[in-house]
Amino acid sequence: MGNSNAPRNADWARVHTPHHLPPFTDHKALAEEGGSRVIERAEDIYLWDSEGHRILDGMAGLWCVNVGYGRRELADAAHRQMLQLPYYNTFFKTATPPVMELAEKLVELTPKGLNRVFFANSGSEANDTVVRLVRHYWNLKGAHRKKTFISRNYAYHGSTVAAVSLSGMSPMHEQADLPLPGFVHVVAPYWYDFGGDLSPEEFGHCAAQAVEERILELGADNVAAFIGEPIQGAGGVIVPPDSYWPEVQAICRRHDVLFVADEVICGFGRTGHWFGSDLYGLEPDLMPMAKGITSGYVPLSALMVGDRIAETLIEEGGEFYHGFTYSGHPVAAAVALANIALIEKEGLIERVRDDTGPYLRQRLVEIFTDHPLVGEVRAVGLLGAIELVDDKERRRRFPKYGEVGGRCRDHCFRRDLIIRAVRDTMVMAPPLTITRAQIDELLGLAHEAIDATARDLGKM
Ligand code: PXG
Repeated sequence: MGNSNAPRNADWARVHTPHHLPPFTDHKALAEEGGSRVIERAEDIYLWDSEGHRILDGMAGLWCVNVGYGRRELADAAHRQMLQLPYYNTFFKTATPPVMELAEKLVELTPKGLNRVFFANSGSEANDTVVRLVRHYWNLKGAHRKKTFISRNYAYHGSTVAAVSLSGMSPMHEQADLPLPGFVHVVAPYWYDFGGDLSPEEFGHCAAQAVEERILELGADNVAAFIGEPIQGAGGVIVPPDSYWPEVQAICRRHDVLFVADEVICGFGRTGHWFGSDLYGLEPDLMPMAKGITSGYVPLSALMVGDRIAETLIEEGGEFYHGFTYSGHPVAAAVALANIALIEKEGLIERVRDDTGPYLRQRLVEIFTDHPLVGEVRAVGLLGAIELVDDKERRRRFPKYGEVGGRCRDHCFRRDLIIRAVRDTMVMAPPLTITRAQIDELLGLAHEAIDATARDLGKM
């Protein structure tokens, strides 16, 4: 399918490999394999590659194409805005209509107390802005020692120097001599891996206590902020026990530590609510968002800024020396508005909350609970996870983390299904437009791939 003049995959690989250094890639392995799979077009929840395969995209791109592919409303909004005003900046006391309209809409949608928006282009930039703004805020308050950020293991907050420092991914740290000073990490609320003999609720309490212990160890006067994703995405769809968030939020308040909820994956309907913060009743001081804000059609991120911070900036005055050429890009803002309008018009959030989300969870449980290779399944909204384990009774992992997950991912790929392997956890985050029948198709392919993996390991 596609353009018949387009080069076949082998030609693309030859042209592509010598010049393009793709992200998060083992470049030697890629060169040996002869290049990348080339995706040429997409519609609904499916991609087509240059060899004509139709691939089910169980990851919505990279957790971002919430309204699915091929939505004319978004393309039309971009086209109209490009003709009207393709670019103007928001520096020097100027603004553009879509940016102002989007700011107002985001304030309406997000939890209370978040009444101002700072725009950037990626989740990483939004999180860099968190670091800059939090330090500026505490300096304005005269709390010059409040500098340290607390985050969690397996957290992913992005790939710039500051965002990697916030993240809790040790291989990323090791490669770049990071984290920077002033960034520390505590245990993730990951009962399956770290909960031992505790019940999930007891473990959630312990993981929250770890935040308080670290604050006391550092001295609250030195701690600027705590950051966490409501549900950790790239870390393996880590769903915290219900006891975790209320306690963490209370701890932050008690010690006057700013609370940052990273909504880059959880935002815009992924959990069956507008934001993961709505699901857990969180009222963050800062809320970075990206991905689903435009369903990935164009890059945009936004940092919601709480009143105590915004009002301090306004009362104290003095320039905040921070921003990007494309902070508040009018085309991105127009696409975000069209995207939000589509989510509202089609009732996608309610559909995920009441129909497809519960259905995904039910089917995961029905299909995989008794599978010899599966230790646990998790699902909230359209975030799903399947733990592949060596010994399901004892919750024991395979000796070499990631090997079995990688093998299973390859079996999925061969069946034209994209889901991710995070270590040995298979994770999925399909477009919010996915139907029940398509969930059956996705899980049917995943089931075949997991069976094939089990057979490879002699477990079936
Ligand atoms: N915060 C969270 C919670 C994220 O998931 C970022 C910030 C950074 O966003 P940008 O736009 O700078 O990438 C992310 C990004 C994966 C994967 O394979 C996940 C992300 C990005 C790329 C790959 O799971 N999350």
